[in-house]
Amino acid sequence: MDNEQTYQGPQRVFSGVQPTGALHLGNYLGALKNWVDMQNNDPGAERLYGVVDLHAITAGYEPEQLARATREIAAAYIAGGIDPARSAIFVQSAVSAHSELMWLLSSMTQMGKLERMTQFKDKAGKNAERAGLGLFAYPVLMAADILIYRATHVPVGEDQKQHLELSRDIAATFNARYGVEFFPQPEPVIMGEATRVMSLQDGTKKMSKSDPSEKSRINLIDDADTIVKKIKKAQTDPDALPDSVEGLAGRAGADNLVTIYAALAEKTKAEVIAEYAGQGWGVFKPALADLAVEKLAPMTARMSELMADPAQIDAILSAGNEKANALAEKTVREVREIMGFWG
Ligand code: AQP
Repeated sequence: MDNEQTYQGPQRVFSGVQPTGALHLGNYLGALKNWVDMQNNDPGAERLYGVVDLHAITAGYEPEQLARATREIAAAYIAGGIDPARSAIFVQSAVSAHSELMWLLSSMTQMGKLERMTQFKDKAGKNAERAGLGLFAYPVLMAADILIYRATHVPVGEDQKQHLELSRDIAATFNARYGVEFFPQPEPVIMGEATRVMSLQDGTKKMSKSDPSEKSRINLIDDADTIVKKIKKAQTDPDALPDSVEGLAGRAGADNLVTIYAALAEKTKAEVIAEYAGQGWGVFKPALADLAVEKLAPMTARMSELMADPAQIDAILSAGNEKANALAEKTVREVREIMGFWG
């Protein structure tokens, strides 16, 4: 059999975003920006970035919007700096091995572990009995997304840390049950100053695509005016900026804006505080708005260009799908063989 029982290939990086709405600043700073930095600093690795549309149907969604939302996420990847020549950009549902591996892995995933996932508890809310099986099993599909490429590194925001732990656990269970060293332990890569960007309206809540309030997030497709208005209205407090990072403790809204500034400016929070100590929000917010517009405007413009030419996006996705399918089919073939299936 031609499977590599011990993974000795190059580093493989996998990550993805679900097309549940427009990409926001949290997705950009917590994920996409880091993917681009990794791409530009580690030419030896193989990289795959999926638009993970099978995850997007685990909550209510509009079927007629899904394909467009998928293209929009792909456009954001490209506009944000992912180079299709160096990183495969693909659509999860076009690579059926993700779903097959999920089923195989679900047979070795304990319900108790899934019940502990905080994202399920948050999203299912008080009505967990009525939540769909897909929402409950989401982390098993995520494990399959990663393991199907035998990925070694997974750049994500803080919120995905628990799911990543479960993926590592499933990989170890598979290896132990079948006496192989087939799946590597995927390493979460959680980097930068903004690993968890918070809502602009409530500094204790994660910035999220599914937050009903548009004012809670900055979308990558927002124009300059909208960005300025959203930052102006962002939650802060009456005090001026402190003179140390410790002074942000207990000031969630203030901490969030300083964090966003630091990540966009590629500085540390301490450097931002040193620059703005003692200043009021009347000074800091316009400075942050200028910086956000300066960084996001070129991306927004490029996204619009790409969205005006869906055939170009589709061609990039088709090439990415081909590459992803070749790798994924090989893995699932080997997994079937290890698990003892006929044929
Ligand atoms: N607020 C955030 N701060 C930092 N990173 C974030 N990510 C998401 N929100 C933040 C990271 O973005 C990547 C893609 O996430 P996703 O869209 O696939 O799922 P999510 O984490 O559930 O993001 P949302 O915006 O909250 O989507 P909805 O509302 O649809 O559930 C991941 O790497 C994530 O860590």
